[in-house]
Amino acid sequence: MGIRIYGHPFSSFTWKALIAAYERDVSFEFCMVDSDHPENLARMSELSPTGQFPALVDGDRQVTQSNSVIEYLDRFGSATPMIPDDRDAALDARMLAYVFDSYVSVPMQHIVGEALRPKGQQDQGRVAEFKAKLDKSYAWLSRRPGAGWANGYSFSIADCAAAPALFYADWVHPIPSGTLKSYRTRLLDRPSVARAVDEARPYRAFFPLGAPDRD
Ligand SMILES: N[C@@H](CCC(=O)N[C@@H](CS)C(=O)NCC(=O)O)C(=O)O
Repeated sequence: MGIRIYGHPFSSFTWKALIAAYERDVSFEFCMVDSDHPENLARMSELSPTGQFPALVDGDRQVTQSNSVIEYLDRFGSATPMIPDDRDAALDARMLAYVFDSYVSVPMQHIVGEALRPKGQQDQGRVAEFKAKLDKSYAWLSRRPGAGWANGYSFSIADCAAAPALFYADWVHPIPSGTLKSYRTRLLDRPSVARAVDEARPYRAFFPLGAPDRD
């Protein structure tokens, strides 16, 4: 039966799993979670406590949470693992993945979430708070990536998390030019990331704040 990845091509957390699978050339069947595929929606609600994607199924093994899906994919393929073998590099990679998830993707999701509410119910104060969080994250992260990848070693789980986080965060609250913005550009040039971006293009109309043409 092989590996199945449940998710949606426009979903930032799904991108993380897809980028890892593309990096390591792991074959899988993509199971689209949307209203056109009610069977996948139903399966997704069993696979994760909140029904949030991505999730991976491989025989009896069920994995929820994007970082755990990435870690599972490291068992297959022969390319550099997304969790580095070196303990210090692994710690940095996991730590930065959590930073990109919690302090970039999550505020970005909240800003998009506000825009999805009916006009009279949108809370601009909350939007300002989440933008202020992004500013702090941008400042902190700007002091980290140099010429290489996020953890300073090889392309890793940190970069899988950074790519969608910075891609969409820049849409909701532009990243100032500098090292972080250059890192975003470098990520978008990576073939695994470019593939995820391209696969998501047909869904850009779903973006409630208007998708910019530049990416
Ligand atoms: N901590 C989770 C976050 C997953 C998440 O936020 N998924 C979003 C898509 S990017 C989702 O499922 N949204 C649909 C929903 O909340 O119903 C992970 O790392 O997998």
